[in-house]
Amino acid sequence: MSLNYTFSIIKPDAFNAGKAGKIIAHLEAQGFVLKAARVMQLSRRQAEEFYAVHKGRPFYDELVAFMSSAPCMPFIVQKAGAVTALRDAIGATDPADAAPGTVRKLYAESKGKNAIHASDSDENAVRESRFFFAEAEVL
Ligand code: FUP
Repeated sequence: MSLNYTFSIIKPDAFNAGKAGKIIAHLEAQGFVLKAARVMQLSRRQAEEFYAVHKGRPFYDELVAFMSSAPCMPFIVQKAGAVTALRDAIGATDPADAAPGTVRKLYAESKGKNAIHASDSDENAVRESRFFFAEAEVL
């Protein structure tokens, strides 16, 4: 059975632009239930570790610099089939390719500054939730 929660981050571009409330409301309207949230600025080291899977890729340095540049909002939402449901709701990495009505189509600026992160597997949802929240906070 698939996990009933997933992990997400409202990235610095969207958080700085005051879009966090709109994005959360958009997800709640689709049946996602907010279970945990915080506002924080990632250290460079935290951003490097969080995105370690992309180390060595051409966009890695820019991604780490962007994600640690300003406050962001890590959060956990609950819904049946949460990981797939949230990936569908956020849309393609590049907002130019994202489907109408998705968070990235509505709120993202560019492929690099794309408003929101969402875990791409149940395994990563567990790992990423634990990266930012204590075990007792994860449902
Ligand atoms: P996604 O799962 O849609 O967030 O995308 P990826 O895991 O492939 O990439 C993680 C982040 O790296 C993206 F959200 C934005 C950044 N990225 C780029 O800036 N350029 C690229 O070509 C690919 C990813």
